[in-house]
Amino acid sequence: MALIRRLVFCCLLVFAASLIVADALDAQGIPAEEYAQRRRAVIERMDSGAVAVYLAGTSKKRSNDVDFEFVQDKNFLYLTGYPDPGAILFLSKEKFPRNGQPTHAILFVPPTNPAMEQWVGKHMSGEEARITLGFGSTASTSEFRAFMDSTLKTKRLLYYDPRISLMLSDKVTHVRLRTGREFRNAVSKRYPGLVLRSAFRLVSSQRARKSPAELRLMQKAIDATVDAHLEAFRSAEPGMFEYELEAVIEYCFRREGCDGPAFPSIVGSGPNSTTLHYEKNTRRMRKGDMVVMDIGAEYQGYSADVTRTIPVSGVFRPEQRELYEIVLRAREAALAAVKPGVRFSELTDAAMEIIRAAGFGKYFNHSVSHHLGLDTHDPVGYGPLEEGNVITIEPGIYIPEGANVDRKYWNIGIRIEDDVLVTKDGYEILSKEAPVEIDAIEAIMAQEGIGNLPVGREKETR
Ligand SMILES: [Mn+2]
Repeated sequence: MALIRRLVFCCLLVFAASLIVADALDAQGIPAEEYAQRRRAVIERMDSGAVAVYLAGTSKKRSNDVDFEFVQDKNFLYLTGYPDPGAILFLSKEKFPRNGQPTHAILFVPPTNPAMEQWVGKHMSGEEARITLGFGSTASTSEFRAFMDSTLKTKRLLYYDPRISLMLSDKVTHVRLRTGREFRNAVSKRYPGLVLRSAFRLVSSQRARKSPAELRLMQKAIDATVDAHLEAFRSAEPGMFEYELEAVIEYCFRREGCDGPAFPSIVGSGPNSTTLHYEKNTRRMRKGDMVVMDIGAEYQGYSADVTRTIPVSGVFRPEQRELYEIVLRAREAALAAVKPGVRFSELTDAAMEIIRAAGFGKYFNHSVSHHLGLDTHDPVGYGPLEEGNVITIEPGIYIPEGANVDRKYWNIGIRIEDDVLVTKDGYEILSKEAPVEIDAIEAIMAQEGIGNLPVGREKETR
């Protein structure tokens, strides 16, 4: 009987644990095994006798004693999935004993601090990290300094995050070091012969190829961004302020469960449409303006980046139509060039050829593509395209007032940007649900949007 009771109890425990794991998987999106696999791939790329250190992000001051909302460092997020600040990832090429278990990796997690928890809540504990993030071994960051000191004495190569000098200067090691150079000098004095290299390059080529789990998260961010565009198309009308469209857009991001915008939303109308990264969004839009909306939701750390350009009145004027159709053809040309082995410069050349032939080459002055992923401009190296890359295709024409062209073109900026998966022999447009054709845009703009509804006290007076 006692045995049966124990068996039932054990089954219940296993069931409860599986619920926790299932819940965590659901919340994380990336399975624990994939995080472990990413770390193994980095370790494979390390030289023998090497160790690597990656740091979590730190909070950034917004005003007096208020910080910006915390955003995890993207390399750290990629390798750990750990959501909170202050943690440290340690990797070793060779296995080393840790509590009797040989391991390649330790996640150092800040110690619990009940006084702090009352203000900011609990951070993820070492135990949770072991269950949900695939770590065999975790420790407290209070042990990190002593651990590193004894480890580095026996190692010949350290891949490091340049921010480690900040880390060493305050809470973790209590060594006062301010600059990267001071850090490197102090390290070579204490550990003669130890070679220092950046830890970032070990991750970047890997981050360039998106896994199926990553593509699912990116599609979610892109879908919310597409919906935001549709709702902005419907809502736009002369007399509205740019920030009203921004509000519609960012409402859609949050409504669909995204973290928020991955970068400041660009809603540039009239003259502002010719400024590439205009983000004040304070102008009142007028009949006859074009509006560039370059926006992207972030979902579980992954960014979308989709641009559409619309006439605020809902109907393209002839000269707007003319320029828009050139950009549309440049988009087709760049897309047609997308496949493995192609260089980024070839994509830009394909778009430029069309725009130049139309006589507006001078007014397209950026490259047509970048990698997209955890970072909006994913820092993953710009070699030839590979299957599994996600890139943007974003040709544009921007004609400022006073430009040496017929003045009917002045103050017209147009950019069309899509998020594109590189496949085995071509591409797939992940943002294809956001229309680019003039007829389709005008038809959607004729509808009502959530930006046209009265809110709050307006409801009583309208
Ligand atoms: Mn972009």
